[in-house]
Amino acid sequence: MTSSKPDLIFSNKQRQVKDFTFDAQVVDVFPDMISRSVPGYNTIIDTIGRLSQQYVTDHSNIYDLGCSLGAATLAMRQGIQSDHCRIIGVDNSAAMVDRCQRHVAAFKGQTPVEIIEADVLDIAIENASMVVLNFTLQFIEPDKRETLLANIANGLNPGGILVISDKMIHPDKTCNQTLIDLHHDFKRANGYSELEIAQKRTALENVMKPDAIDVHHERLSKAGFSHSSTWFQCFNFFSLFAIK
Ligand code: GEK
Repeated sequence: MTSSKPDLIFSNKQRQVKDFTFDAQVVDVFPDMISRSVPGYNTIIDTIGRLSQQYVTDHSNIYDLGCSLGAATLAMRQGIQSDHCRIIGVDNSAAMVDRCQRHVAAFKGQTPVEIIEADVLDIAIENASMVVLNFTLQFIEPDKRETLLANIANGLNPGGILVISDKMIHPDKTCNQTLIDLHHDFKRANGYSELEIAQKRTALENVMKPDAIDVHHERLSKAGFSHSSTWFQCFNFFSLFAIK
């Protein structure tokens, strides 16, 4: 991801902290925000590229759901070794889609990419060999997550792969608090102040609803996936893959 403006969105005291949205202000600082806030983000993006090399098959579709500025899309476009594939990036933020289209167009690649503005709950998944939900599922209403995963499972070809990365809740309160503290230390080490950390937390409270890792695996099995494994965890962030 190219460098972006520094994320100073929560650096001044706000009278009332509004719910977080992916608007133009966030788009402007997004690469800086995500790399300073999500431990292991670059490792996860690289691994998505590696998995695409292994799992993407000829004549299939690849979906990047909640694509933001297209980091996973670009990693997959670099990794894919198969022919006649198509990557479809989907995001429901108009500002993200506009910037993503321009960003992706600035890179060369064999596989055609289409970035569309839509709700991931409304799109048809068809003939897919790989689907990515990289830090998107946590923003979907909890009661709609099962339907979304069943829709993805239906649209994946046998042997196809889904990657989910999200923040998680540890079911043990003490462990959960320690993981949260470690994450806040990580943010401090990356230059975020106490005020920025506290205000961002408030802004995300109503919009980001993480699940426990066990909940993810159970839901995947119910949705029709035969295999699933967590392959990455750092503090309260994880990434898993599930295979149909
Ligand atoms: C990355 N995957 O850099 N439909 C479509 N898009 C949505 C929806 C929805 N219902 N809800 C949220 N989004 C990216 C990072 S960011 C994660 C993903 C984060 C979009 C939202 O607009 C935003 O662009 C993205 O999901 C989540 O690999 O910022 O923590």
